[in-house]
Amino acid sequence: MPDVAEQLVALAIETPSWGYGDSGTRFGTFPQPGRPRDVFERVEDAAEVHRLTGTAPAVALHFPWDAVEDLGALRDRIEAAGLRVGAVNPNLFQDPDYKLGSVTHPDAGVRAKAVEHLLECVSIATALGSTAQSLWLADGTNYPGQDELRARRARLIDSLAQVYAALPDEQELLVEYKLFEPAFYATDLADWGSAVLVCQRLGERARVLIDLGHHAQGTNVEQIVAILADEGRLGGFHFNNRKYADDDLIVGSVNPFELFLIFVELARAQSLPRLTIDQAHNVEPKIEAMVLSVLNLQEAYAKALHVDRTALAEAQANGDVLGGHELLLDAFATDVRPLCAQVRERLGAAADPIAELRASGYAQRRAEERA
Ligand code: RM4
Ligand code: MN
Ligand code: MN
Repeated sequence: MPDVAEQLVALAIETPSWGYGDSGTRFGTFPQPGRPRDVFERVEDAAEVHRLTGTAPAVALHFPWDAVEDLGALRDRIEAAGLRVGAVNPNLFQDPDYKLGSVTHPDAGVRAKAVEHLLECVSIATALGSTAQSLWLADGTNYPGQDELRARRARLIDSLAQVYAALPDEQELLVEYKLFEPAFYATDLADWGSAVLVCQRLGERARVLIDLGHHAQGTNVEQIVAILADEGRLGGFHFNNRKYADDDLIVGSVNPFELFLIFVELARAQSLPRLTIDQAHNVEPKIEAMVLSVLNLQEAYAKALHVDRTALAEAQANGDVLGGHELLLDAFATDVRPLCAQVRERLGAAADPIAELRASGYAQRRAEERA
């Protein structure tokens, strides 16, 4: 068995700057006291999550939400806080020009504007020392006949090829797919198959990003991980959990067994892909929610590292159907909490991060400062 503690020490989760700010549903948003007012305060919160968990050393940014005059100053502040910049996420879904699509829009002028924003994000990533563009498109159609599906696909590939051609060697292009929403008839990148085909057209540094809220009910996500990893096209994750659709709840809160099975697949490889949280904390306290998410990821990985792979391979070779299954259940049932606490202490973080967060008064202090 691999040295579980060593591997847990190396686990690195990216937390999202957008997960610290106010969020809501289309019915309403409940502002929380102490919510950060700008990217610098979002970075302070991300640094607190890393201080407590020892496992969240990167912060993913979103542009223009995190836009600043001076990128050098932002990078300095992030590094001074003990963090690094994770993936850069462009925004092609809020501008009124994108009503009918961004890189798939029927109008060449709108497509050019979208490509220009993506190219700007490549320069932002370069200035910040980020190694990934993480692209999610809201593009799609609401009614049959609204637009020509193949023409949209051709426009998409053509636009992204322009961006890929401008990517510096150290950057990868992560392509996220989503079944539906905001488009309700045909989303241009609706599933992992469409995403991987686009990546294959672009080049080897284009890889697929899996968001756990972006599939039909019942989809076997761990099998998608296996296929993409096998093809060298697994770019990473947006972790969250859901009960119904793209609910963006705390990862591992609804379906911890699925999360464990995903890590069983991830842990087979030599190295882990980019692991990012993508959540919206609408009613729960945001920092505590983020800390809990990191802990759930750490525990899921720890359990996956407890799978007896030798015995599993033997059971599988012998056609022992339930033998293999029971080995997974054994690992899942292991109480890894003491081990994870030890690992966090070794990292200089907290044995019990939630208790320490609550006792520290961090949230109250920020609520006063950020009134
Ligand atoms: C999408 C997708 C993207 C996220 C946007 C705001 O559903 O998950 O990753 O950035 O929401
Ligand atoms: Mn996402
Ligand atoms: Mn989503």
